[in-house]
Amino acid sequence: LLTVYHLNESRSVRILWLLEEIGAPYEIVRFERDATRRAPAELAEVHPLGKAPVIRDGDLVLAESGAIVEYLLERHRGGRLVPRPDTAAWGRYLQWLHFAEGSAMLPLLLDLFLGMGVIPGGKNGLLGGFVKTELARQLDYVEQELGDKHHLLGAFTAADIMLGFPLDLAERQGHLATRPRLLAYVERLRARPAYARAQAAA
Ligand SMILES: N[C@@H](CCC(=O)N[C@@H](CS)C(=O)NCC(=O)O)C(=O)O
Repeated sequence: LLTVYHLNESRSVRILWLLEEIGAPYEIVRFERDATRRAPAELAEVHPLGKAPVIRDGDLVLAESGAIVEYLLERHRGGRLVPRPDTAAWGRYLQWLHFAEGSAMLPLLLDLFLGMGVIPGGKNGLLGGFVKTELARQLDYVEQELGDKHHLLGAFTAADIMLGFPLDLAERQGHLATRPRLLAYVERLRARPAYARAQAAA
């Protein structure tokens, strides 16, 4: 049975969401963040990086959300939630799948840390200015590419699961208040039954 090593309030909810969407069986091993919001040391016994998500499939232990999503879709459900490789949508799908962790998370995390005072300088400092510009640029781009579509590529794909996490964070940090289309998109994702099941399981 596939094992998901899950950390509370973390990116690993994406993996639960994906597994709920495709109906693949799994078990959860839970870890709780400590008082400083870090993962407990026991998670590093599962995988040297000590971060979530991590999965175990037989002898294979794998980290990185995007890699785990691609692995699970190939291995367990032969390409569902993925556009066919002979379409232009597939290229855009890959872009969004990787944009979510490769680009979108950094300014959001910096914004969070600046707001919490974990990083000094405040939101109006030099770094704050960079974060503000980057966030606006990224959110403008996502909004423009989404257009009037219900999901990034029209039909729901795993790219929506990957981008759903940073957009959920952006919403909770107040960045979607002036972006009704992105807000409606996030609400659509949250309304999915598999999303609700994943949140309940998390
Ligand atoms: N790019 C990695 C990021 C993993 C990551 O930073 N996970 C966070 C959870 S949202 C974590 O484990 N943080 C706890 C810690 O670093 O102690 C991925 O997508 O899997």
